[in-house]
Amino acid sequence: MPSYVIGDVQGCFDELMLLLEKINFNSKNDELIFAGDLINRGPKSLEVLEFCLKNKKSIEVVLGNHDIYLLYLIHQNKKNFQLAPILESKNKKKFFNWLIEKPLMIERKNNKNEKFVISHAGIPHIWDIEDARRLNKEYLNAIKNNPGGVFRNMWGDHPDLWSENLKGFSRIRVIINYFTRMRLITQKGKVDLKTKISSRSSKYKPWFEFVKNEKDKYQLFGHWAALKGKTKKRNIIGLDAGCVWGGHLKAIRINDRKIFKIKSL
Ligand SMILES: [Mn+2]
Repeated sequence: MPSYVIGDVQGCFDELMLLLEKINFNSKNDELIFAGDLINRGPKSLEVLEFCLKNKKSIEVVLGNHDIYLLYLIHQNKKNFQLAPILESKNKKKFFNWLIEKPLMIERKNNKNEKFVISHAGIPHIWDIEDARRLNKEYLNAIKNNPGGVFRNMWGDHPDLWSENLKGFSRIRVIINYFTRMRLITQKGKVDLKTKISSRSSKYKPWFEFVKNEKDKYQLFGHWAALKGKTKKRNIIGLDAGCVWGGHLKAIRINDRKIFKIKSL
């Protein structure tokens, strides 16, 4: 069963359809895993979600910051101009129920025994894979048991440093921030959620620079369009090639690590 991991679609439905044509997508055989940010900014967010619901048996998603924002808007009955077609859709509740069960990370293996971890922003070096799995589960439990509490308390850039001592909703907020918003981080694991570019003098660096290379272990992530997918690290593969900004929609086939790209229309 071929598995494709697709970078940030952000409402670029037409490019998504071209990509599926290119990979000869067959919903009976193939799996699509979206690296988050399915919606917002681009022209056809509603169409992207409708496609996902229609094909939900063959689709998995890790949530991105925009997807969580949409869940918040629906749950708290808020308005948003760009997302109005979704918020006014008769399927709004269905989209919500589908998205709210989605994780912050997904793991896959191919038949060469190469392991892939998929998340929207990445997994910081201060967490090992067991930490990441456990914290993803904590998030899933929290959003299941008290979605209102999570949505009302998830905004903010602080605390900006992970600690096992964090409790309650600030703990969940920090987990969400690392998995869905992280770009720059320090050796100690402090995140800067405001700036997008690291200066040479800064102790903040792109998160993946601190991640050790491990043989046959790959991280796939989206979120950071300005990188154009380039990390200079073989095992860390950026999938957000900025389709919504005039770049490309990018995907990787896990089975053979082949890359597929569609130029933005
Ligand atoms: Mn994002």
